[in-house]
Amino acid sequence: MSSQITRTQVAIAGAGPAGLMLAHLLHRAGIESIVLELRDREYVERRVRAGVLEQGTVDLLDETGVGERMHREGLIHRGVALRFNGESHRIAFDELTGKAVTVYGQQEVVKDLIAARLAYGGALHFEAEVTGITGLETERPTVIYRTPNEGEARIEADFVAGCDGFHGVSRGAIPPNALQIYEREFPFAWLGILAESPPVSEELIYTNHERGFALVSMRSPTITRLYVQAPADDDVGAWSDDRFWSELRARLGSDEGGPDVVEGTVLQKGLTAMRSFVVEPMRYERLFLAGDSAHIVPPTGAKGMNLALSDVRALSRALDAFYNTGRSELLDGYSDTCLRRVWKTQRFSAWMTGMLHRFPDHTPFERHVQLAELDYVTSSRAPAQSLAENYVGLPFS
Ligand code: RFL
Ligand code: PHB
Repeated sequence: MSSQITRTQVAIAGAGPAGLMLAHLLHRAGIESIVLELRDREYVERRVRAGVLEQGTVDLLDETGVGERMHREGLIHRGVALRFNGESHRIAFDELTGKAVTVYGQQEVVKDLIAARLAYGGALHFEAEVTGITGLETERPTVIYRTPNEGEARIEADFVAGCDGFHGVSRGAIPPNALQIYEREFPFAWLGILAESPPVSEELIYTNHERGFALVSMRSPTITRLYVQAPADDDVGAWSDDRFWSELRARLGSDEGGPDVVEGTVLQKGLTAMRSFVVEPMRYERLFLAGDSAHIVPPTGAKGMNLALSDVRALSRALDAFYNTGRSELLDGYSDTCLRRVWKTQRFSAWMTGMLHRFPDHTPFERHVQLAELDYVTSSRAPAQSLAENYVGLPFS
């Protein structure tokens, strides 16, 4: 069977935030790309994940003309609360940094980017599974993919962007001896729900309770997003709605004067593993990794999507310099540029995770140190400012 071959400048695997934003930025720079996405459009637009946008992410959406709905529907948050020992303590981002974050669902960002891409007629193929990438050492790398209707097809490109997430195939196209992997698994997971109920409080509350971590977030004035720490090998089926609500209430201390919870219809429920992961370098020859394909952070710092978008901003600038001025220094520096920010974000995400969860192997001494750290962060300006500076987002490279 002869398979169809298409030619483009940049072939992009994956239509998550990284792949879609990269395609959008390249289009604005006059660079042609084709996006291949394994799932169908509805699946991608419904996938519930992140919700917190850093100021730099908000600015990026604005500057590229896709921020209009975010400004209408997103919620500006000027602080978060850390709750422990039965009390909540506010970290005031605006006062500590002059900045804020915006609560706006990842799937809404994805919808806005898909709409923009389709409006200008950019190539975006759903149900197109990348199965292999060949010729990376040549000037014509080729992406092999498969669709239900046309079977196998190929795209020949100048460059390939691996934006296909942690479970994608791009990273695996790099010879193992050309990569260094750094990782850490945490001994717990998050059980998260999306529910039809008003937010528990106006701002997010990160709770460290004897029974484990809990986080109350939101998506809108009527939709709430809630998480509780669960064992790493837990099963979603073991969590009835009742069990979830009562566990959340216990961790928030709702019956002892803590924040109250209005129990509503549960729209979605899922378990998320907690992992830190980095691959170095983020480039092999003509393949550039961006977003979750190159690094994973535990969600406690709300950083994964923001990091994915800062990667592709750097990549689009490097490709712009290459195509429009013939210079390749930015492409050569791409991995180092991104990794500086990636490692600082890894540090923050692991620190937040360590401070806020119950670790099964903690000794009573370590538990006391953890609570002392929370006390320190919430009672002294210097550590509070450090938390705030990282949470609202370090500058994009
Ligand atoms: P994605 O979003 O995983 O997109 C990858 C896309 O590639 C497709 N794909 C393929 N396509 C073609 N061929 C193949 N062989 C393919 N294999 C995979 C996939 O279908 C998918 O569409 O990666 P990207 O673009 O790098 O974006 C990363 C973010 O999705 C991720 O970092 C965040 O969701 C992480 N995250 C958070 N990030 C934040 O910035 N703020 C938050 O508040 C936040 N909270 C979270 C989170 C992630 C969570 N979960 C569920 C992991 C909360 C949770 C619970
Ligand atoms: C979310 O709203 O889904 C969310 C918020 C903050 C986090 C993680 C997830 O740290």
